Amino acid sequence: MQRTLVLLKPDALERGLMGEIISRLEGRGLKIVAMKMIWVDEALAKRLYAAHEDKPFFRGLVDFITSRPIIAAVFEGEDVVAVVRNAMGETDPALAAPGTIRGDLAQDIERNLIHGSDSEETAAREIELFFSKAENFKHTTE
Ligand code: D4T
Repeated sequence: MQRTLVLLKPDALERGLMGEIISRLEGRGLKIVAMKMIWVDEALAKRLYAAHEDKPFFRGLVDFITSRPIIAAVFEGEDVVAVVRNAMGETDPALAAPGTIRGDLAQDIERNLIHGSDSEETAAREIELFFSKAENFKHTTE
């Protein structure tokens, strides 16, 4: 069983879409093993987006993710990294397929509602950034 980190970005809170996005992921049969609402600070944002440090959109990305609270969650399921990435759709909502979260709901490439880890290795690193060992617990139905 695989785990992945999901972030519901500030636009999800602002637009009242957190419940809908969580429902869509739960509807795919994915289990929530950890979840909290937090206000990401500058240091955490920079660690999360370290891979994009040299990109022109880095500053905007950090400013956006620190602009309002977010929900951080760990989802578990078979091939959950790929399942979440497919459910999210392409990074740019203009290119995201209908039926995906971004294709149906997101506004632009920065305000694209949701983050999901892009590999199992990234997921392990990102889960550690947001959750302690005690918070990232074993799912109760196991
Ligand atoms: P995340 O990381 O949020 O799950 O999104 P993706 O995995 O789909 O996309 P990414 O890593 O390529 O980009 C990270 C983050 O940067 C924003 N972004 C991206 C942006 O504001 N402008 C851009 O031109 C690109 C490529 C959106 C997601």
